Amino acid sequence: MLIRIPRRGDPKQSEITPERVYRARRDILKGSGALAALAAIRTNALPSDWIDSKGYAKHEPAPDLEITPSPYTTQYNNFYEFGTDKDDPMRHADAMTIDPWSIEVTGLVAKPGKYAIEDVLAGIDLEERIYRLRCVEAWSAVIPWVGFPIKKVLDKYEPLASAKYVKFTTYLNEDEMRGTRSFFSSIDFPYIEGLRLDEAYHDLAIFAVGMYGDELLNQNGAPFRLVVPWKYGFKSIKSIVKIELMERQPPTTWNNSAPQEYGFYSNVNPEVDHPRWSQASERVLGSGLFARNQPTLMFNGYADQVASMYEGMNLRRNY
Ligand SMILES: Nc1nc2c(c(=O)[nH]1)N[C@H]1C(S)=C(S)[C@@H](COP(=O)(O)O)O[C@H]1N2
Ligand SMILES: [Mo]
Repeated sequence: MLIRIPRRGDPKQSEITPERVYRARRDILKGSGALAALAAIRTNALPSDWIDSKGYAKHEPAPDLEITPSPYTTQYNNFYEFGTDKDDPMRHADAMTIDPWSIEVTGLVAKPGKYAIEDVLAGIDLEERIYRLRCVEAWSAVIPWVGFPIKKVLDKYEPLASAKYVKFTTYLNEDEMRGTRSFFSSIDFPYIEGLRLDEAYHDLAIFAVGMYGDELLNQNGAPFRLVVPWKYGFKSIKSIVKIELMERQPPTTWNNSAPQEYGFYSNVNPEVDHPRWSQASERVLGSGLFARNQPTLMFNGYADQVASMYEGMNLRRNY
């Protein structure tokens, strides 16, 4: 794979742009046993060595959050391309080819093109962002992502003034993705999602390339996914191969599938129930014996940062 998460003392991403260098460093990593150390970190709740790590800007709205141990967030997933059971992504997502990976940037941008992921990431510093994740199915987790604001990528390709929305598309390969071969799937593929451009430019909206201080696993949307913490999890589209700037609101997968159940905005809102689930509270993943329910917060706890974007909007109608 091609994304390397910088650790303490490593040079910054911007200092290691050429692909050759990435690959050489990967090989060094393999030989040094560091990969085994990273794998061990994955099974711990709190990798201590990156909390104060110089390589990341630790992000503000996080300190009080208890990180969900990684086995829960890497073995209980929604990634319908690999099946609808929660352990299907863990069992089948390794079939997905993530190296090489390129991302097409298209639509209303000054610099459209199909770019290798190394080029997309070049010059962008990775940060750690510890965010709540709230699935519309009423479970939640807290995940330490490694990523960077979406705006850093968008700015690179220069959206035109006429661009008002951005659409994202997931990789699709029927040979590698067993869930996409089913005739009875509840959703169409490729998976698509979208944001209003001001939402995409919000500092909390990130592209993630890692979690728990390590590369993303395929089941979590490697090598490049969206994370929008104030919206239901289905907005955080995985394994992105296309970014399109548009004038009109793009169609989105779950809204296409069941428009009465899933809206375009999908902001976390404990006061607006899903037809089949109350959204007032959530089950916290990983609480095991002490299985815990907690009240769901407006905008998933990020109201102070994001509520102003929806001022004057009827949030019951724009669900
Ligand atoms: N391409 C794609 N992206 C997707 C999904 C999916 O099925 N396919 N599921 C979504 C849902 S419903 C959730 S809750 C989150 C889960 O992310 P995680 O498995 O990394 O926790 O991914 C979202 N992104
Ligand atoms: Mo979800």
